[in-house]
Amino acid sequence: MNPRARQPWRRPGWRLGLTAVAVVVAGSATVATAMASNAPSFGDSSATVPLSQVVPAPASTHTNPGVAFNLTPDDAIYATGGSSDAQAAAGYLAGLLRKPTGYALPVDSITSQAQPKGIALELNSADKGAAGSYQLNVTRRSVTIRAGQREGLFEGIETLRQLLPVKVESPQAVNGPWLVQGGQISDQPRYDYRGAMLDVARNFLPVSDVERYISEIARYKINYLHLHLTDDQGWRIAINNWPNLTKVGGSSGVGGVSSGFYTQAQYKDIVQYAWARGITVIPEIEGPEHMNAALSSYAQLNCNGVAPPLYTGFTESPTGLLCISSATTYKFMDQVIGQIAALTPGPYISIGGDETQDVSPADLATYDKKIAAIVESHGKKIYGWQDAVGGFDASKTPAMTEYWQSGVNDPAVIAAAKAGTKVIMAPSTKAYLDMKYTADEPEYPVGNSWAGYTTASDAYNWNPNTMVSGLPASSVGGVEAPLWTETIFGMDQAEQLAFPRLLEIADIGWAPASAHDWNSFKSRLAAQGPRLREARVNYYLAPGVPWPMGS
Ligand code: TNX
Repeated sequence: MNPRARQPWRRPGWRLGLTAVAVVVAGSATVATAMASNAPSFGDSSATVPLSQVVPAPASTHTNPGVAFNLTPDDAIYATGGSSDAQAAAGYLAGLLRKPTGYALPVDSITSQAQPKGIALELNSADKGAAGSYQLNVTRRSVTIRAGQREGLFEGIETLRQLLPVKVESPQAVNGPWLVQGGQISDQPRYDYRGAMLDVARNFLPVSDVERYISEIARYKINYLHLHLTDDQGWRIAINNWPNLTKVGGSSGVGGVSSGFYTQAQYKDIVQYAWARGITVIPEIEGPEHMNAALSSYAQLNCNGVAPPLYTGFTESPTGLLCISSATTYKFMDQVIGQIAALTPGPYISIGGDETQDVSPADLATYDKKIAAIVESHGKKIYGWQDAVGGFDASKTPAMTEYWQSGVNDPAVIAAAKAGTKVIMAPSTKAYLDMKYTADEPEYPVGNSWAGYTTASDAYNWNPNTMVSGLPASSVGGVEAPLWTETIFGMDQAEQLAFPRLLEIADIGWAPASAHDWNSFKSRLAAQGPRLREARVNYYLAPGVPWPMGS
């Protein structure tokens, strides 16, 4: 379809440059007294967190009143023997708990004998269900997390983490008790895909910041990190044989302020860090537009053979279009995508493809056809922004596309969905974490507003299945929360925009549709305040959320 027909949603001025049921237990987890149901849990280390107070909301919970598990210095973490996935999950859990508790928490294998006291992670392929599903069972002696697939163990761990006291987020050892409410949780995701997108191209974020963001999103059962690695303002990944991409293209950023790139070894570390938290990284290499950084690096990628200057503007570069008719472009893209594929254990590579308004439909189809063949030849599946689907022929549509143009019932996306493409919902008016919360300044100076202001309740109040009329609900593969960084310098600003709205998108992606209710959600969200504070996440105390003491 003609991309020019989609102009109405374009960003204005884009080219202008511009409560708990508390249970008190004695040290050995023997229940002594039940406290008043509205007792504040903050600072009260003898209160347990209700099983339903988790974000995202679990599919089902059953509380055993009067029962609690108490983690003690003699406990260990047991994992299914012979399973590297279960052992890795146990290692992750031990890493989370050793610091705040100060306990040794050795990791051991589950034996056939009666299970000793502690936490058990059981991976059992006989357990059917979606990748993230898990069962959590809390008795006086043990916490057992059981899952059929690796991802489920990680999701169960994040639930357990939220059921422990707030001080589990402490960066140093603090005193217990470490109580968990007794009962069972049986949980599964509403959607297989729950993503966060991080733009490291506009403003570079070093490895430590990306890893920090990964550890923050993991808490809320986000299972994909989509990394926007290239754009007009910066190229952030080293590609062998094309050193100028990082030497030149990596030397700029919006406003000329930030610069930097990842070596391939550093990038592998990021992918591994994410995998060790149950998250799959999807790298994005933009094209055919948003390519100014690459075009400045290599003159031969430009149709006129002249490299444009580096672009440090805030909006889309007027000189950022790859030369679609040149064989060099595809030789380049083949090498880039080949190297990226080799660094990517996950199934998807994003080819970007947004804002192709300067490309004719015929050129777009040429580019998309060649790009599809390249991605396929490197054994990966295509992910791309919704603007990209129009150029592909029906039999070669991307495996997944990301819908962002709120209010546009894009016929190309609907056709692609009917041909088997999964649609990931990231409507800019709801899920774009870079939109400001309110118009109030200077209270909140960073962020965009071209898609409007997005309060905490706005980010929560929508349904992925009904965003696009005419789109079969079965084609909705999940949700994603993009964080574009034209206005964001550093993690403080990134976190203030991302949190708490990322929790809301995560809840929409995971919690059963029947649990979707702002009033109950906002108290679950509020209970995360002290946790985020304790974890030193610079979140925004969004009005309208009953943040408790300690938030
Ligand atoms: C639109 S949404 C863009 C990005 C910008 C973002 C800013 C989309 C696929 N493209 O290039 O960074 O708006 O909010």
